[in-house]
Amino acid sequence: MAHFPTNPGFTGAMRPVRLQGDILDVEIEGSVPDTLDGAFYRVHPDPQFTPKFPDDQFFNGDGMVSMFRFKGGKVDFKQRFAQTDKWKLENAAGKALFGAYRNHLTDDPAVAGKIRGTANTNVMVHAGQLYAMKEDSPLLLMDPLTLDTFGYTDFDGKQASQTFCAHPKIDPATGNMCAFSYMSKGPLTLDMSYMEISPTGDLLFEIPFENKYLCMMHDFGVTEDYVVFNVMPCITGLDRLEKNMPYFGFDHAMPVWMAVLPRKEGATAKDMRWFQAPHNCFTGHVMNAFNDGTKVYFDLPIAAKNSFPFFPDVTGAPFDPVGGMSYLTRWSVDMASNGDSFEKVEKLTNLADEFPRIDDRYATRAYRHGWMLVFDVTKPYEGPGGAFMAITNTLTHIDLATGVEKSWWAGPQCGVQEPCFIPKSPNAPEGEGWVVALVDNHVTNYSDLCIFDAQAVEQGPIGRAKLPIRIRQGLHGNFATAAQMGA
Ligand code: V55
Ligand code: FE
Repeated sequence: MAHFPTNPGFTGAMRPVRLQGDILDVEIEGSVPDTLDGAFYRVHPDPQFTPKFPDDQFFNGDGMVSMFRFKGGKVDFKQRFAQTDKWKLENAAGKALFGAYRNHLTDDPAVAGKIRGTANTNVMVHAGQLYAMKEDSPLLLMDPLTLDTFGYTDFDGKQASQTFCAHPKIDPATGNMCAFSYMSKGPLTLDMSYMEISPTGDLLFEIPFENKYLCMMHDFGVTEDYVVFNVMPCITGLDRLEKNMPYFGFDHAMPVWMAVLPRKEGATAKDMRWFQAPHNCFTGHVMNAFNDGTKVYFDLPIAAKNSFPFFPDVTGAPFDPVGGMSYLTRWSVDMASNGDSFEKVEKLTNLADEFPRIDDRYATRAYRHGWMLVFDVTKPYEGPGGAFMAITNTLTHIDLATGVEKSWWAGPQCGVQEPCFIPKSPNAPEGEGWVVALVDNHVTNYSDLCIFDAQAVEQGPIGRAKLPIRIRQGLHGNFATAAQMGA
């Protein structure tokens, strides 16, 4: 009998959905560009079974992958669980066997030593396969057309590290996927690595190094010549696991680092430069990074305090929703400098934001256009009480050349999920194209995949693919062209 917890993590807008299925020719309001031929893939955590613990973390749900296939002005929808080893073992048992988020000490002994990954954080087509990712485990391969799961890979034994990040970048110059690993030698190890994977899926090289302290290494930056890491104080350790505490805790006393590694095969840990941020802070998702000679620029939302209420402060300090709001910020360092200081910290917006995205053809380079979700706390919210997290109710386009921001508020009943930019054509100028984003109505319980003119988001969606179900709050996703999908 499935009795889900009754707390805000499992009720209201966060009620598990768990529905796998297909909808051909989804109902459209407005229009969908008929030149669009490809698919938008995205993923959310959705528990296959009731969790072992009622305070289970949102981040612990099983990966549910959704695919929106665009062709000829129509949209087909497909949704499947990523069939991780965890999913299969629990499916066979008919119940949860794995315990708390990243705490193997809480697992059923029957699954001791099994890969705990949920593949719930990001999905991206590369080398003809759908890569489904969770940062605590290896890369899971899926079929981009059917969403069937192939299984975990270690790149024919070439990957030395045991985990694969959820935020790889594609270098538009080489087509290589740039990725990293942390806790590479198993849970709670300081070991990390940087890897590049060729357009045909071969692991080209892997550079091992060690982190400064055990913490959440969620995203990173890649430039033409450097790889950039943000070491931030969502800390963890065996003591926390033994005490059944949330896996991460925020430690306001720890230093924050921007670590820069030369991006070339043969670079080693000795080549890494560690620059210390002027203040402790919470670093969020990376918009982009680029370098001009030895000057390295790293754009990411930064909050003065902890942004994750479910990973509380180590001091027991109550969550501060204002201090936890993040703002897109540019960090710069100079690799030609001596010492470990930043050159500059520059706040790029006054809008509280997260989930930044770019025109990915400009990843690793100087760029102009960004899109992000904004928490507009001046707007009313009519959703069910106890919204799990602050509501990302607004989609914003930021022009970094002019500073102009244009925003669309989704209305009092809705939240917006992470946007994804789709170029109008392979050679279209930067930022010319569309942005897609799921808009979830927390009152009617329906989700629409909305399509915007990327540079006129303030005009609202030009089209909505209207699903007859709600898609649970998710994390990340990416577009693939029909050719990339193998369609
Ligand atoms: C994050 C998300 C995760 C995770 C670790 O957003 C960090 C940050 C969805 O899972 O496991
Ligand atoms: Fe993320």
